[in-house]
Amino acid sequence: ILMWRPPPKQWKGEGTTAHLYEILLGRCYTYTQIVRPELGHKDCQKIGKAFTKAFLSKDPCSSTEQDYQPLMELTDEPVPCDKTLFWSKSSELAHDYTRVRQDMFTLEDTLLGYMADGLKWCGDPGSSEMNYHSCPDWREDCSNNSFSVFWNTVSKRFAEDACGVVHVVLNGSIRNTFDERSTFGRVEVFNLRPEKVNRLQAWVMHDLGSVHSDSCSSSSVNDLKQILKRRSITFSCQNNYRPIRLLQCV
Ligand code: 2NF
Repeated sequence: ILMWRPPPKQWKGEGTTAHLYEILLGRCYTYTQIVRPELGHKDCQKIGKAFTKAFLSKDPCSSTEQDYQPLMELTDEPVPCDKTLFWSKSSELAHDYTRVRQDMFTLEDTLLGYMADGLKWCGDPGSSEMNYHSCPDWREDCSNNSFSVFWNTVSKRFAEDACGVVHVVLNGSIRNTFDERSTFGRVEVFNLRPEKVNRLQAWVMHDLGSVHSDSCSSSSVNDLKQILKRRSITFSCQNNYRPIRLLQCV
């Protein structure tokens, strides 16, 4: 006899990506065997299990950094000094750039970011299954949802690990080029380690065809500069950095 179960709670956000577990496993093998074989052995079975264990059978609105700690420990991965690239509101362009500059890394060029990029997931406390119907929306349901907490946790580690000159691609075609509520503005900037980060280099990119404006001297970018100054990190900024500008033309 099958026990009746209450239907899964209906959240405002999209549900778990179909075949999430298989996609995570496949991406883990692709990354460790093909994209970056020099990384050495990683146990993808173990990593896949730790990933889902972090959120299955739990309240998707009370996710914590601790939930993801076992996963984090299985996936530590050094990024060489001077090679970290953050981005905010400029995902496509930043990733186009690291495709050309294979020595530079966005979070999505590291194992965990590569595995999770573009996917959605959540569980339910009353079930050991994933919720494929809906997941909490971070604005409308709760901010401590399993998906947002994951990105906050991996973004924090990515920033803590950064060293030397670190880089960020910002979008100069929107009003808040530096957005204090974004992951870059909330998490990454505050987790850079002043003792090993020499400088943050910002590249502020404008959409093609938009009239040239000097966003490096805009008030939002100045806010970023002040935050870094208080944290004893040198800041430099360049509008329409040439190598990235050229990518906007193809
Ligand atoms: O999906 C990703 N790959 C991802 C998500 C969040 C954060 C990557 N990150 C890391 C990257 F490493 C970048 O350096 O943080 C940086 C980019 O995040 P951002 O928030 O500064 O940039 P946005 O363009 O504003 O946002 C990126 C995506 O994340 C979503 C947002 O809707 C967009 O799809 N997002 C931002 N904050 C949250 C949140 N608290 C969020 N989604 C859920 N909860």
